[in-house]
Amino acid sequence: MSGLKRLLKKGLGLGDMAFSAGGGAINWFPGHMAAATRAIRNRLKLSDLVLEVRDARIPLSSANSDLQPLLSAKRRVVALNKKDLANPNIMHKWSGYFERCKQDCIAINAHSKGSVKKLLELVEFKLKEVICREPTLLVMVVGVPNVGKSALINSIHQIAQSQFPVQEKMKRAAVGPLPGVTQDISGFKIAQKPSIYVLDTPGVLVPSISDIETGLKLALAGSVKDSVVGEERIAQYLLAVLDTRGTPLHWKHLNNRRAEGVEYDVEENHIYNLKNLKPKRRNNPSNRCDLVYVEDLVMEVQWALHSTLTEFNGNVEDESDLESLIDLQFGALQKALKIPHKASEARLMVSKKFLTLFRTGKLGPFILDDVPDHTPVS
Ligand SMILES: Nc1nc2c(ncn2[C@@H]2O[C@H](COP(=O)(O)OP(=O)(O)OP(=O)(O)O)[C@@H](O)[C@H]2O)c(=O)[nH]1
Ligand SMILES: [Mg+2]
Repeated sequence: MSGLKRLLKKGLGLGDMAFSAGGGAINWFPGHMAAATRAIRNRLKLSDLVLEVRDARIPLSSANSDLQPLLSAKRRVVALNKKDLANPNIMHKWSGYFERCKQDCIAINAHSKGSVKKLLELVEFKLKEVICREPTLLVMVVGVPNVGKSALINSIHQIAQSQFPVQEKMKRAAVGPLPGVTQDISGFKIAQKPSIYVLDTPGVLVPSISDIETGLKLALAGSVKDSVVGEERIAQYLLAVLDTRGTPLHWKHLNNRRAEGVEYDVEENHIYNLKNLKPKRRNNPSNRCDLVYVEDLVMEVQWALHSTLTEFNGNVEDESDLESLIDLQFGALQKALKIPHKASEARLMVSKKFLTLFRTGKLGPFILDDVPDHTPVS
């Protein structure tokens, strides 16, 4: 068993807590989810196609396992969203995996019209036989929280409006950076003949997650509120993943970027919320100075993790060594992130900023799940 697995088994400071509905201090399963899951199950029966949105960084961990039997029995397309944050070199292996499972799957970025159009072509193809038969079709969008269901629906709705104007006031689904934005099922009409409705649904998790690593991956990807698991634990897990994979060892050359005079694009990543990284006096996120400031911060962070890992004499496969390394790295990150030495909540502040860098893709694209060797029989 690897150091990471043993560290997780030891609890990563999680004590007796478990990712379960009623268990411990982790209120994993907010009340509205039970009702939402029931409503989704009922509506699924009436739907002609289900669009299951997963997070491309965790193609398996972001599947709601309780709903799988119902979903796989339907006409289904799996959309691996946020592909802009996922490692493209590994993404094609996942495409191969879903192909072997005989499951239609497409990696998308919900904010990119081109990518959503490709998804719509696949959906149309899958609906081909019913489109000429039925006067009304229902496409249901489901998935765990914060995977981008509502953002995707807004893009679909926009594309549909430009292609087949519908006599309906354009409405928008609420989108937000934290999980749990959508609380009710609502329909969006995207075509007239036949009438096609796309249903947005609240993100739902399973009431109990037996594998702690799946829970931590979901937390890292933002499907669970940070306060539920705790930013420090999530950051510890991220450091453990990076160290055991040796990722910071590849970051040496990246630190030469500024020295080489690499220019930063002000438009780049305009959608990302980098607010919590900037010093308080800076307010405008699209300001070039702020972007350079963030890029400098990223380099400092990468350098801090690179040097702590290269200078480390222990074995990352040993859980005590890995724990000591992570402690050292929290100290190095505090300096890199310019968090005042005496800040009483320094570890929490380090964790929050470090997680923001990961989630905005600033540390590079990642896929946290491993492609299974075997194809499940479903
Ligand atoms: N980088 C990136 N961010 C995305 C993408 N799609 C959505 N987002 C962001 O992810 C966050 C969550 O998006 P939502 O559409 O609200 O997610 P949701 O699945 O509807 O979430 P719930 O309603 O809580 O279940 C927002 O900040 C979106 O801007 C994408 O393809 N790439
Ligand atoms: Mg939503």
